[in-house]
Amino acid sequence: MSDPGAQIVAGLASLGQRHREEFKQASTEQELRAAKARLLGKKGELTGMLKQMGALPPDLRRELGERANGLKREVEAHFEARLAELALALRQADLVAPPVDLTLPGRLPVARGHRHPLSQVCDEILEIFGELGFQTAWGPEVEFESNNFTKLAFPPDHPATDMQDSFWVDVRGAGPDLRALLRTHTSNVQAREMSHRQPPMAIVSGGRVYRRDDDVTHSPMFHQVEGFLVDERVSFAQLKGVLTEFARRLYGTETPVRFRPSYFPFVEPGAELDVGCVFCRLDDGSRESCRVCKGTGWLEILGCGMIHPRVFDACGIDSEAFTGFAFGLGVERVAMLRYGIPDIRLLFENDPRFLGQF
Ligand code: 2U9
Repeated sequence: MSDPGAQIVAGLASLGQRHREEFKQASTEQELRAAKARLLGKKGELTGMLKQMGALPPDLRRELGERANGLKREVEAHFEARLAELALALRQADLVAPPVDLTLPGRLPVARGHRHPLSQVCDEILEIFGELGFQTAWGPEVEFESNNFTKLAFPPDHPATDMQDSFWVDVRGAGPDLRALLRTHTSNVQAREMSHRQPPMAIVSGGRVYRRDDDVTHSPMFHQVEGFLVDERVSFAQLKGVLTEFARRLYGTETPVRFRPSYFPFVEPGAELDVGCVFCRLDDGSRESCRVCKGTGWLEILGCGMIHPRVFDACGIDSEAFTGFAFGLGVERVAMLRYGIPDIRLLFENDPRFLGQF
């Protein structure tokens, strides 16, 4: 057949007869849409015929064009009808299918989660101080400069107060005398407690703190536990007694401890507490090469000291009548030493292959 007009007429007639059967044979929505694309799509039969019509005389082109458009509407209507039929069939099949028993146990065993190792260590430390008679207190992570620095007797030019060392927060509408920041230590809780209570008191607090630090052993967000005890005639001997007992409950009763003088602005005298290195403590010849204590045999675990009278004065406690000690420790450091974790970032990436080991 070489007459293009006759070819198109035959093609339209064939399409008009076949399309219903093709739609009927499609048993899924996907098959149905594929069949429609074969007939009406960009590379489909009807589009091919419409392209050929360009070569026809104008009268015939108009007549066959109208026929083609009518056929297109018919095919689309049958497509929609078959689509609705398939959806109804699917729904019917769902309704007669055996019901799903939602009470059945799952097929895969569900892995049980657990607390993060930092939470475990932090809770354990707070629990030990609880056993030693300390109450737990909590405070905000966004804090006023006064509770974070001023009441703790930080001199105004102390490096920690620098823009580069702390995360300062804009307090809308506040003047320069009401500055706020992400707390740089949990001492803000101690400052708050001291400002609205009177001795005797023994309080410990733990939680997140923030500093502009980021390397293998430092993270801009980390966890601290800090505490203090205030009463009449509290002495350095009591500080040593309480913190030695704490270290032995955390690291084992035979743990050697030593106090070394150190400096913190809010205590005087200040000290650091070391425990015998948990990795080479048995002194089996491995000490010299111990990478954790660097061959010293000691690990620093906390800072401490007698609370400076200036702190008492700033918090409204009579510094003539009372004395007290305070201490602070980094929870990540305790966890890293306990589990031999080489990189602090592992504690914050939440990789299940790491967390699953605790
Ligand atoms: C008040 C008075 C005194 C808390 C103290 C330390 C010593 C200390 C650091 C150890 C490692 C924190 O995580 S770390 O960087 N802390 O060494 N903290 S005494 O002294 C206080 C707190 C509050 C009102």
